[in-house]
Amino acid sequence: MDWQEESIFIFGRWVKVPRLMCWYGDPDAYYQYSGVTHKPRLWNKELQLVRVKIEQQFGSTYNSVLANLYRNGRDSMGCHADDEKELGSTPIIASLSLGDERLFKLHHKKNKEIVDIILGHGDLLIMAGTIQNHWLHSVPKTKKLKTPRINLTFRNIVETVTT
Ligand SMILES: O=C(O)CCC(=O)C(=O)O
Repeated sequence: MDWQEESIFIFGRWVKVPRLMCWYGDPDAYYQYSGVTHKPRLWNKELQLVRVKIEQQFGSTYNSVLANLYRNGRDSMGCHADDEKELGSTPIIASLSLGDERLFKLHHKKNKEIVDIILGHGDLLIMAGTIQNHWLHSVPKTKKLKTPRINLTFRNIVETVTT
């Protein structure tokens, strides 16, 4: 995996994203995250194999995958929804966890309900329907000793947005 350190421009300064990331997919699957449009790296053999297995099992199709590497408990993912225009209005996202287990939190946008899910090695979480409209999700930092975790979110870019 070609892990990259990303930064975002927020409140007038560049801040490092607290994890490593990389974007793979079909040649035209451009995707905006961390404020930048990312050109996909082409699928490697292992990612292709996982993509095909998920597609066969769930009948959904994916043209890209966002990979996140949480090196330890200090690495995290802030509260957000995967609601970018490129994904369409009701995306089906398949999220595969590998490595150490981490807490995945769902936060309801309106009633503030919180749902905690522990994601362990090999767990596959499917986010579908209108979940991205009503809920945010995050992987918080933890003081517990954590070994690395990789998360692969298979996505389908339906609309190419360029800025
Ligand atoms: O690491 C996870 O389980 C969540 C990843 C995530 O929220 C994302 O890629 O948008």
